[in-house]
Amino acid sequence: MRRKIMVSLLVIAVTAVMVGGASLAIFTDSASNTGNTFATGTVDIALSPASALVTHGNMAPGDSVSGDLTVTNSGSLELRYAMTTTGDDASTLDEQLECTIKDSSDTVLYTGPLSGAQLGDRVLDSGDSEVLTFIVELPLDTDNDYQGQSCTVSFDFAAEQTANN
Ligand SMILES: [Ca+2]
Repeated sequence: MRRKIMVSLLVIAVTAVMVGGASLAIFTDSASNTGNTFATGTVDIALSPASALVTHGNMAPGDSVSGDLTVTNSGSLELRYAMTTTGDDASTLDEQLECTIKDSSDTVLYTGPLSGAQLGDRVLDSGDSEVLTFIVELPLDTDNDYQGQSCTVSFDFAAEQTANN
């Protein structure tokens, strides 16, 4: 008899909890932070003129030719660039020609054989540009072995981001 009462009380208690749980109501709210978007920047270097910066079709010892090259950061990120020269494997004239590269304040950045012309790291902000002057000269002491020769070289610019680098 006593056990039966205990069971009955337990059933009543469980039922009460279930009924209570089902009817529980609390105030709630939520909020969202939207519009979290991400975009990547660009590294973009541009040269003007794009080709034939310095050319001469009929050089004599002592002759020189110069050209101004505008280097522009057309990307959205600050960049660092370097320049190397691809020489002409089929000619030795590019080793004989002398090249001088100056910045806009007339500071000499390189002087030496055209075939090995190069520039160290130079930084350009997004949208900025600088003018480099290239001067190529056939030295006065150039001997007869170089008569009637030609060569073609290219100035190769490589750029990279400065951020985190
Ligand atoms: Ca060569």
